[in-house]
Amino acid sequence: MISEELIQQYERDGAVCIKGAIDPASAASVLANLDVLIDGDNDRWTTIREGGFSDRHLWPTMPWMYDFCAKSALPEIVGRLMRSQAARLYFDHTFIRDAGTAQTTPWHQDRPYWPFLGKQIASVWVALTACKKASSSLQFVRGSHAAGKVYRPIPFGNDGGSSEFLGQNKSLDLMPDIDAAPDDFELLCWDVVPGDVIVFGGDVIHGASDNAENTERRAALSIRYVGDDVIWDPRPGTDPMVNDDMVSFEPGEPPHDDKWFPNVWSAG
Ligand SMILES: O=C(O)CCC(=O)C(=O)O
Repeated sequence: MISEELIQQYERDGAVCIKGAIDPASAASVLANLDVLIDGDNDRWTTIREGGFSDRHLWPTMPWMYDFCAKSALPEIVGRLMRSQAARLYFDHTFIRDAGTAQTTPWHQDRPYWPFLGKQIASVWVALTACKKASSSLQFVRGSHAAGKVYRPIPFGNDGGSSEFLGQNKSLDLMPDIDAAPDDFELLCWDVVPGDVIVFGGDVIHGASDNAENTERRAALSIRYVGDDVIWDPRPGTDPMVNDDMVSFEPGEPPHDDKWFPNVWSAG
């Protein structure tokens, strides 16, 4: 599934879409499990219900999530796209946007939110419902990862305290206002159906519009993986979900800790 041409496209653009990477039935099963959480009342500090439902890092406590992240085709897809010899699971991140909501995903890069440095860090965004640009499909500033610029991570709307840690990033520049001058940027976006995936690197700028005109919810699961060149960098202002007190390695070392970052794929 992962040709040299696709790898080069990922390296050039920062993001690629792979149609039908996952069986739609697996996507439906993940969404059914998420619906149990959505309908339940066991919210965690990471749960956000503004305009839909979002939560992260479910895999350590939810075997169905671990199986999807670790035992599906996804680790190999991302490992090969990163040209890594291995892929370790970092975390799963659910983004469900209600029908008719004005909630958006602001333009951002991912890696500034995370306690890592390196290039081989990527997300696999799995479409759990169909969507297109106007119904909140993810958009990318093509090639923006290559500029070497790190912008300030910001909260996604009113997140109920789940990203209080971001207040410590004020020395970084704010993201330019891409929506104010979209023609100044080359934007990439795909129409997707359940089972399609978009793989993108930690430094590419991305965001998503609201779902205001849609009568269906928009659901996606973004799974984060790290590869060979990544090192632990637990600087202030990064997500404390997995923090320096929890891990068995030191800052500057690769995250070789199977408890928090299980090795879910190796080449050969
Ligand atoms: O699906 C979305 O709206 C946001 C996804 C995202 O920003 C991510 O996976 O990093």
